[in-house]
Amino acid sequence: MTAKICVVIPAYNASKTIEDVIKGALQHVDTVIVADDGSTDNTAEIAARAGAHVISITRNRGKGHALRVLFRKSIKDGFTAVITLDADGQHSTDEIPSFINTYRLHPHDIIVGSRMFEKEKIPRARYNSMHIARFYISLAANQFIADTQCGYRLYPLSLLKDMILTTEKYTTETEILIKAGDLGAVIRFIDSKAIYTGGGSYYKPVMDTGAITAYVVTYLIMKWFKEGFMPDKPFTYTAGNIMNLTGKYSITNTLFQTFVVIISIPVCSMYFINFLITSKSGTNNFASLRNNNIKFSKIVRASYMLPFVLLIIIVEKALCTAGLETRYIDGFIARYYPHLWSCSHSTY
Ligand SMILES: Nc1nc2c(ncn2[C@@H]2O[C@H](COP(=O)(O)OP(=O)(O)OP(=O)(O)O)[C@@H](O)[C@H]2O)c(=O)[nH]1
Ligand SMILES: [Mg+2]
Repeated sequence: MTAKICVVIPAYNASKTIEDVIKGALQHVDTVIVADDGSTDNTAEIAARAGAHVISITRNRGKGHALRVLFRKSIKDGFTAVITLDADGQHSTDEIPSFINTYRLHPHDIIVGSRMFEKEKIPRARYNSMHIARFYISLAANQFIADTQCGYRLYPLSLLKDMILTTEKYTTETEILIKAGDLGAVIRFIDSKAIYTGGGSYYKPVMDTGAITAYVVTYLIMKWFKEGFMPDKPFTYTAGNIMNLTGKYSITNTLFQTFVVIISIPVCSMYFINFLITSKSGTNNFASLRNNNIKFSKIVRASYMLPFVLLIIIVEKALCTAGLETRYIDGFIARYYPHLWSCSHSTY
């Protein structure tokens, strides 16, 4: 089968940057599809002039919805894989050949750009939140993923064709990683430049991080519930799972996730007790952890440290306003949210 790859770009008010992104991408692929998500500027017009196929979404619905529209269109047009790029120029189109070469060697794997090797170029607060996110998202996706928040990715469309996606906005990319990984797919990463030019961001730190956190916490609590009772079951995702059911409506989704987040700390401690007791009998429950020699105690410890993370951030912010810059939080996060995996898929 010959690979047919296109670049897809979810775009919202990106008139300043979209032209260069499309022209750069067209150096490496024949087709670029842009979903213009109810922009109030002339993003659509510029994108079409630059050579992209433009899908116009009349009302702004967020990145996740735009991605779903783009995936459906690419599947309908017979592509085998898509490369997703941000519209704001934060991804270098020069890296597209690396994604394509890696895809040729590993056509069933998701490939994610990782900016984590350029720590100094990433705003500190963003780097720290990416570090904590990858700790938990890697656990849910059954493998270490260096950068879980990078939008520069290659997805084989066979993986997405039948995947039910229930989340919105920035959570969708996390949902895909978790569901694919927890189905057994390999998620590879290749180095990708970190480009922070200080341009506008639509990411809302509290709301969007809150939505991602609620999804990941709920997913993990459900996943470990199953794993705790069933030996040798490291991959737990099924299309009929409770999150897909409650995720059909925003009200059931919010109620269910709020409930699970509230009970998550005591429930996690109960799982830990189950983990310790069953360790003695040699039952291979919590197989996603045991198969990788991951200690549950490190997960419990990390979760109990989350309030301290918040506290340190607040204190350091206050000290900073008083003219004293401290960076205790960086070491704290590196210590309590470590790389737990003995192997990872970083090479190609
Ligand atoms: N379709 C669509 N795309 C969006 C929307 N908001 C953001 N995007 C796109 O998603 C990509 C990433 O959004 P950003 O707001 O830059 O978020 P980010 O890159 O994760 O965060 P920063 O590093 O702060 O820029 C960009 O290409 C945006 O054009 C939206 O409402 N709809
Ligand atoms: Mg951005």
